Amino acid sequence: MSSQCPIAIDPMVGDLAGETARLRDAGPITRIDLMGVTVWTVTDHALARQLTTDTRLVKDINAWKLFADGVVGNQWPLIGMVDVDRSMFSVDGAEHRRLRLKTAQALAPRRLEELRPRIEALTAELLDDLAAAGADGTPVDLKQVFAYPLPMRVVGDLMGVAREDHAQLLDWYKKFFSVMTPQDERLRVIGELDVYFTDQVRKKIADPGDDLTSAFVVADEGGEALTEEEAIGNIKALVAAGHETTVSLIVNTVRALLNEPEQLAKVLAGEVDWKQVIEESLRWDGPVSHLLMRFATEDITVGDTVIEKGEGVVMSYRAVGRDFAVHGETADEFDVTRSTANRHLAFGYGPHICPGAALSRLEAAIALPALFARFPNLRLAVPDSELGNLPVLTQNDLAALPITLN
Ligand code: STR
Repeated sequence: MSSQCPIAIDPMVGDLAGETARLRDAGPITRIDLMGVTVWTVTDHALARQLTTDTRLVKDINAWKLFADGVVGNQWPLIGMVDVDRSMFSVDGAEHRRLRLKTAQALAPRRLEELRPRIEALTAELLDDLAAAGADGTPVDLKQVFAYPLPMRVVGDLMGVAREDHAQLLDWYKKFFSVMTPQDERLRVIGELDVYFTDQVRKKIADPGDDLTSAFVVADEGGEALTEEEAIGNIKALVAAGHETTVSLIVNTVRALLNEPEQLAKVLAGEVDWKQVIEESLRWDGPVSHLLMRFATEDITVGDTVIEKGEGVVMSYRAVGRDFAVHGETADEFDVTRSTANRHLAFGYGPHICPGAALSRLEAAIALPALFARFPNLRLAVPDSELGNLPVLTQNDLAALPITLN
């Protein structure tokens, strides 16, 4: 298997379902071509758990031979996903624990309960916008009007990023993630984000507030202050991750339920918990198709495959969610009553497991029931076959979700 020619991942994401199945069916670990660059990807649940806890794989891009040799650089469209500042996303071991500590504390489930009223208020505000946009049965894009602004407002509050900057940030991230953005423009956007977040951190150093960015730059019972560079790396990682992924979680869950009216009816009748629905959505159609990347610091043998020192390893978490060995032969079906629903790795696994998992679950658990309570007659405004993904290779990002409200 592993000696076969690498499976080219379609940057236009023309057939995500087909591609996910092909990857899974190619075996637990397989070579893929990411826009001209060959790496390994893991599509098997057990192997993903094993390799995300294997300390021989690291996040530091300098361990990547293709990068160190200059084969991969600023001209590669995905460079911004891997060549990032020093932060909890790019460091391992004891330093990683230090860089992650304050975030883990701020995002602990108990602390998050304090955010609940705020998330409920933001949701209510956006439901009003949705009602206004979709009055008289006009089709409206649920993503654009409702799901897209919400996570940015939540993570913005958490990090202390002012509402007047959100439109600009959303626009930068749209360009950052799309493979259609010309590379010189993407590099310019990365530079803009750098200037913006550097300024943000400096402002908090000068005048700390009640937000996580400020917590990074002051010493407290949670530990020493991070350096300016580390704080910038962390805020960049958290705003990007907090925004982009949670939009998809909300959109993909609504889409799945609107396509399965019998399952939706059970949920609305209280026979199935929203928490269970959210887990099944994460498993079946999670926000992250491919998580870039880890690098081997020595040869790692996996069955009859050797990941050579210096090679890159991707985790294809969407395919992992469809693992037959874990979810049985119905793995490709959306089923809110599935007993294995929460056995997914949509938030990763091991030391780098998503620190925002509980926050994103909370956002979805507030937004989804509120949406269906307000608009019980929600329907897709177009056949599902007309929906398609944005040209974003790593993320499972629907372009739009046109709906009618009543
Ligand atoms: C975006 C660009 C940046 O400045 C820093 C980061 C680090 C965290 C990354 C983020 C990136 C892209 C989206 C990621 C996020 C961590 C979780 C999120 C990969 C590269 C996911 O989509 C899982």
